[in-house]
Amino acid sequence: MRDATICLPTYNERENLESMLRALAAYGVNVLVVDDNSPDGTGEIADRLAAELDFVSVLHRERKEGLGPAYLAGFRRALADGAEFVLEMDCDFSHNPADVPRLIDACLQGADLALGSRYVPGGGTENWGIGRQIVSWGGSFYARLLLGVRVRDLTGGFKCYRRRVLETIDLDAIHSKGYAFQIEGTYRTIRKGFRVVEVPINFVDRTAGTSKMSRAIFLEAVTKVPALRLAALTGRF
Ligand SMILES: Nc1nc2c(ncn2[C@@H]2O[C@H](COP(=O)(O)OP(=O)(O)OP(=O)(O)O)[C@@H](O)[C@H]2O)c(=O)[nH]1
Ligand SMILES: [Mg+2]
Repeated sequence: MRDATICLPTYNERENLESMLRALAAYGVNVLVVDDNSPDGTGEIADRLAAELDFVSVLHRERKEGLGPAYLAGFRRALADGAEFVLEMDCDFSHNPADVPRLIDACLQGADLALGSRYVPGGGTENWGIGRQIVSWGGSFYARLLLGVRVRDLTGGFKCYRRRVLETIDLDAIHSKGYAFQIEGTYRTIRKGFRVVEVPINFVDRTAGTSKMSRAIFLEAVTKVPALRLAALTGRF
């Protein structure tokens, strides 16, 4: 799929990046690594692999600003390079590379945004403690209730956007950095009348490297959800 680009944000993913890129080689997609100057040398590994693998390119950013700004920079580059399908994916093997074609297929069959979903029949999480399960499921439930949408997994980060969605929603207006970025992207897509489809995935906890999830990211999501609803109700998008 020459016109599909996976934006792959990395921050200290030295242990995962090479195996992730080699796993993605099987699917005929372009991969844009978006590295925020990782102190562990992930950016140099990305450059070495980009020189070897023709489907890989790298966007180096100066500093860590969170997932949201990294993805927005990746989206802009992917759109400028002509991608029809723009994907989001974590570089820690929580998202199975073998699911990439399933997300693209959902878009080929009519979805404008395909969401890898843990909370529809057939989806799930593996190796997560009960605390993590409650936070994740509760987060999606909270957002679904406040926003009044039917999507069951609003915080997931394994997605495939059709180009026209990213050209329509106001990317410049998105300032969310963490989970809120995922919720906001999906909500803005729904508000513009696009078709969102959930594709069941099994999400596996990372085994290498460390999580960048923080209290600040959690709190941002808690406060951003009502702010989004208010913005929509007052006609700001
Ligand atoms: N470029 C960039 N990448 C980031 C940043 N924060 C996280 N990432 C990457 O985004 C992906 C998801 O981050 P994780 O740390 O796995 O966060 P998570 O999946 O929400 O949380 P866990 O389930 O605990 O792993 C990984 O590939 C990270 O390396 C950031 O500020 N900048
Ligand atoms: Mg992760």
